[in-house]
Amino acid sequence: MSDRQQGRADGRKVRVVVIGAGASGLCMGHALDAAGIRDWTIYEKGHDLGGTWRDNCYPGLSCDVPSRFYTFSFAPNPAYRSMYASGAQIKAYMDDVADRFGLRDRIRLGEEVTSARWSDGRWQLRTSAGTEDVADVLVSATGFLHHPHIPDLPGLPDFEGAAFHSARWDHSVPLDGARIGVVGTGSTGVQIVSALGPRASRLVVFQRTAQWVLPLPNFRFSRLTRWLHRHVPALGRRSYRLWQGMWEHLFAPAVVRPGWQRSFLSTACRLNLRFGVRDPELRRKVTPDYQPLCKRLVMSAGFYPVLQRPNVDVETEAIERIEPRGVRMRDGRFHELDVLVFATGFDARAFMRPMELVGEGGLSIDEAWAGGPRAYNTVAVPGFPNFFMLCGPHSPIGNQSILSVAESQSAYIVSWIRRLEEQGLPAVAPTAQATRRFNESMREAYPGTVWVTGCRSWYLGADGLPELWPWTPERHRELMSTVTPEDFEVHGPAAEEALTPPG
Ligand code: NA7
Repeated sequence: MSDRQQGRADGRKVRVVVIGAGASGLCMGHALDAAGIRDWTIYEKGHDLGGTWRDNCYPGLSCDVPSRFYTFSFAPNPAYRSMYASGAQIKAYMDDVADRFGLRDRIRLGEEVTSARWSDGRWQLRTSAGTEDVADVLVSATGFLHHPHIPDLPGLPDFEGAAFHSARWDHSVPLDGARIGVVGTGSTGVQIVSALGPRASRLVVFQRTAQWVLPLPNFRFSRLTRWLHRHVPALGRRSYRLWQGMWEHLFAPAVVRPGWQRSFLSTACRLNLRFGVRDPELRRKVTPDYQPLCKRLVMSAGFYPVLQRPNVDVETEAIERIEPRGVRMRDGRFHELDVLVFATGFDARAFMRPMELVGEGGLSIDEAWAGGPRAYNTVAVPGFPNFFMLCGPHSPIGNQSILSVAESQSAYIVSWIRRLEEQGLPAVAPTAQATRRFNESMREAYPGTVWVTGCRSWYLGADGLPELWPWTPERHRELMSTVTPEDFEVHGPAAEEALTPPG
């Protein structure tokens, strides 16, 4: 028996494996260390950490959550240079967090977990590098927007120019003076268009659905502000709370229930459209036929001005096919292009897949989620003992900081690990009943949300219902602050022992 296995059998130590070294994986590593749980490893399929902020490096990339709030609460970032940080600044922050908290030596880069099977009361893991490992607790921190979606357009392989997805940017392709097409007008497409409009000789924006846009100007922090943040750490913590309060009291209530916040943001979007786009014909083209906030709100002060440049066209006809030299529209018109960018989003339901994840009794995650991803309280799945997720199904994502979400979920997972250690429990998984109850309560809350007011978005599942948290982020933090043992059942040798209620 190995030392690790010995440690578990003695009930002294729990070994944790985390999958993914993006923001939430780093957060989990920090939470484990802070709790004195030292036996953990993060496996990361990429050759660098940072997740989304490693994969995305397109021109114009920034985060539309205020930078003072887009940090972990335990690690303010005085290095941010602007109100909405660029992707490069956030990637640098992720690197800094890994260094500052000594996380790097337990991150195994370039090793994708290909298989995780619950067997003999532990998770048996295999990686793409052939490593075999075991874990008492498995944490998925694999993100939710990381499998690029490229539409299956006829003729695409024959395109003679450069074509790539926004999250797989080809930096060898010249952009200045090029004829560029951008497919998609979500948050990504809008940022790319705003950045490339002034650089391209011609830019065609292929818009399938118009978007509401909130004009948020991005200003740089002065040298004095940055100096103060560097030398007065309390300022970083204060700013975090301030922006968190502002964001959570404005954007979060606006999407989950009718009220002044929804009216205020809707009016701001409508006024931006009315006065931001002067040409009535262009305005007609970019006017959505659904309520503001129904899709994830796009924030940009630069989009409308760029759309009105003489070298920029908004194309609303459907794409018929891709031809070697450009894009043919359904009405027969043709756009000759050198570069075609797909800002067409991600498979938001992939989560841990394509990893083979098999829980108790040979139940695969694909079988468990045949009807769509369903989680218990956003963090666990029935039939998958000692398995937890960060930013998994139903988490409060959208226009919020997922760093904050990962933080409260990490704390919750640590609470369970402590219980496993202290009570000598072999393994726990949520009951099907508690999971059903949680999912039913979400379904009851959906009618009040703006997501069901008539639009298509990645927030909606195959059944047309939203799949994300329909309440405020505070309520999620509250939920994550306590463990409810009654909702869990014990798996493994000590299954007959009842879980003790919280003391
Ligand atoms: P989104 O928000 O999913 O946007 C994808 C865009 O691509 C959206 O405008 C789609 O139009 C469009 N799209 C998707 N498929 C097609 C096809 N087949 N033809 C034409 N247009 C298409 O992805 P983003 O990358 O912008 O943002 C993802 C998240 O990253 C964002 O929410 C933030 O959290 C950060 P549609 O509106 O579906 O008609």
